[in-house]
Amino acid sequence: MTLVSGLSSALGRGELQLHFQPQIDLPAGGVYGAEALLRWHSPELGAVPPDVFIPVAEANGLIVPIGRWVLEEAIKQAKHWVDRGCQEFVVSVNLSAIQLRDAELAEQVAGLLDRYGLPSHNLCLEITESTAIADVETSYQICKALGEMGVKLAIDDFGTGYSSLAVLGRFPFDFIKIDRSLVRDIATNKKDLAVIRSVVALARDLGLQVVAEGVETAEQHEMLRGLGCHEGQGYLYGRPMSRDDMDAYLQRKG
Ligand code: G
Ligand code: G
Ligand code: MN
Ligand code: NA
Repeated sequence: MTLVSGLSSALGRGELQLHFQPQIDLPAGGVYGAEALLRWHSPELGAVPPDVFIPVAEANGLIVPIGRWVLEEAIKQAKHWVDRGCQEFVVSVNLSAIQLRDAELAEQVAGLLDRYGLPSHNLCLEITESTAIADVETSYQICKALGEMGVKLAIDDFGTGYSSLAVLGRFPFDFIKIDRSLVRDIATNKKDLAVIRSVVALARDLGLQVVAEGVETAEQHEMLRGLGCHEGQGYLYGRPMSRDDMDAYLQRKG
């Protein structure tokens, strides 16, 4: 079986699953929300990582039905957590460049929020700059419409070389997600620390919140909190987990 043939039947065969990784409110200490991360377990190919199958899905158009499924599942699940008492819980969904070329995306999101009764502020969409610049004008219009609906927007993987200051100022982002490559060595690398400090200052001037990714140690946590990062995500708080495990996590920590 090839990746493409496997992937084209994966949705119908129920082989795709969303996992959720908790995001922590750094000043307050509680759970702020969770990022939805797609998982594919193929009976023939085993567990295929998203870095491998998402580019394939993007190349052959399968990302359109898959992306729609991800949005629906994430919204359904967010509604479940909101109803269970996490009223401000925010579920974040990664968007592909292909989805941001479809002028109907904002309507599709509005339709799903309406169908499941999820307030728009409980959903965040994550966009990388490489995603946004595929077609700047269309992506900008879609992001503007989503922002006006009250959906939150994050620029993902900030600091990886794909993200630029021009896009930050222009798009209606609410969050900057600092890439884990910048977080990894902050305890020993003064330059990385200086970059993060500047990103926090920039974010403050632009009225954005900063999410630090890849937080693995208590030392990184303390430093990032001290620097004024608003949210943290990483193995220190929890790995991506099934929705049942996330339920249990929220019972313990929510
Ligand atoms: O979960 P993991 O760290 O393996 O994810 C690897 C990459 O796959 C990340 O860059 C993440 O943004 C991307 N990814 C995970 N789930 C989705 C999804 O539902 N849609 C898109 N477009 N990308 C995803
Ligand atoms: O969308 P994005 O590229 O930010 O995807 C997040 C990816 O980072 C996921 O693949 C997730 O499994 C991974 N990840 C999340 N937390 C950590 C961490 O603390 N350390 C490492 N190495 N990877 C992480
Ligand atoms: Mn992401
Ligand atoms: Na990232």
